[in-house]
Amino acid sequence: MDHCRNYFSYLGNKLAYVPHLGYLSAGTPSTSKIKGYICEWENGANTKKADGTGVAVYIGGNKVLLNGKIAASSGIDTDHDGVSDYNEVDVNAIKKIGGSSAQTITWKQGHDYLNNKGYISDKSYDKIADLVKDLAQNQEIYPAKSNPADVDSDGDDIKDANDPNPNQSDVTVHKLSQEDYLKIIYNGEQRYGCDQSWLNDIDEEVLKAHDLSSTFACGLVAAGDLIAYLNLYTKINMKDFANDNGFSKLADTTPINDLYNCYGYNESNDTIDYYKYMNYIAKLSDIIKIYDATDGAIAIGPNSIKSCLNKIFKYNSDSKYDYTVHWRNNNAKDKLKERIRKSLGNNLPVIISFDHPTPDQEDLKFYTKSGEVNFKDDTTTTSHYMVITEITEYSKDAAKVVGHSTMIKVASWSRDLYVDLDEYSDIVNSDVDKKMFNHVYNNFASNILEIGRKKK
Ligand SMILES: [Ca+2]
Ligand SMILES: [Ca+2]
Ligand SMILES: [Ca+2]
Repeated sequence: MDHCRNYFSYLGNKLAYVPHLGYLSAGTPSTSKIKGYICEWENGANTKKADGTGVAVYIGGNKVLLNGKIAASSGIDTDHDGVSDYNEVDVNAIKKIGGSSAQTITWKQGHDYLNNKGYISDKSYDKIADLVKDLAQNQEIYPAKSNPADVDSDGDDIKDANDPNPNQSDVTVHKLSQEDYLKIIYNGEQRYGCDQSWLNDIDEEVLKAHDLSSTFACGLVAAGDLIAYLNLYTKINMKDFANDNGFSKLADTTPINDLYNCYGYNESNDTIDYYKYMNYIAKLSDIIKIYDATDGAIAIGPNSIKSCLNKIFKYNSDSKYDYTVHWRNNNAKDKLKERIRKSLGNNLPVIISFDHPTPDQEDLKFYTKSGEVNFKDDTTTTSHYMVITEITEYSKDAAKVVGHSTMIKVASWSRDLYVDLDEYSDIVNSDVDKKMFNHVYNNFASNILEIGRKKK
């Protein structure tokens, strides 16, 4: 049956093209990214459920149960995705192949049609023709626009009922390998990275010794999280960095094996203890200087973060890669997207900052994502550092449904939040008075820290 499945899928893929005949009339599609679905009644078995209802069909070669025969009048919606089974079937394709009044077509009709139109090579035609002869030439098939047994046929998080292209993913995602980013345990709860306000929990003497306040610490915690991520999940050895820069005082073990001994990483369940972690963050502030300027705190931080990372990478001589760190000075939308995609694809988190120099500019909005692609307004910021862990780009069609075309997932205040990258870019590039200072400032204060990686 295995090689049969391939032919079912093959024919299904071709049939999935039929509604797009205008587009295809120039020639045979050589490659297809579209995963076609085809429903075929199982030989000699019409009802399958214990109560006598339901029908067994093959969909793309996999056997599934539908709640009843496919028919316009039945209204059956097997997968409860809001689209009836009949409406998931490509009725137009059936009518094109079988004639305007056709209710169904057979395998033979389907593959003869494709052969006549030149959609199947002669060689494939012979193979399929043999196979179909052996099976049931007159068996009914239903080319489908989407899978009547799956609420989200192409798995792009947009349900078939709302999906403009239910058979073709409308979403491109680049993300870190660790879905949960940094699993920091705070009051028994797993969080998404670190929250600067947790600095208020550590010993006051420690805060004083490091001249720290949680108010302006977002850059520090973003960098601290980024460093911990690199340490744990890209296997960058930070043992010598930790020993030479006084982190070993925080470690439980002597000799210290790596930086993670200093911030309470528990290898057995891949979690981090927040209290130890905040002491590591405080210690890190000796290297990453933050200034408690009343405005524009962001403007001073980037180079400090950059030089700290460069210091770490200098120690990392045993790695297979050379790393370089850049605080970018061009925040044009396309440049940002390209760099974020590339970094996340290399499993390297990206720090992004936001600041607006003039009060007239809008605040940056954060969103939360729920269930199906549904972004809800959450909080806002006037000035902030965060870490990008994922970028999702929606096709033009899907953007109309989702309401956004490029969303970045960011770790901020120990939460996973979303920022619309177009909104970000529009705000930071909308200099109200077009003064050169604002332009230069915006490019510097609202930008990304990009880590470049090259094989040695
Ligand atoms: Ca359905
Ligand atoms: Ca469906
Ligand atoms: Ca979908």
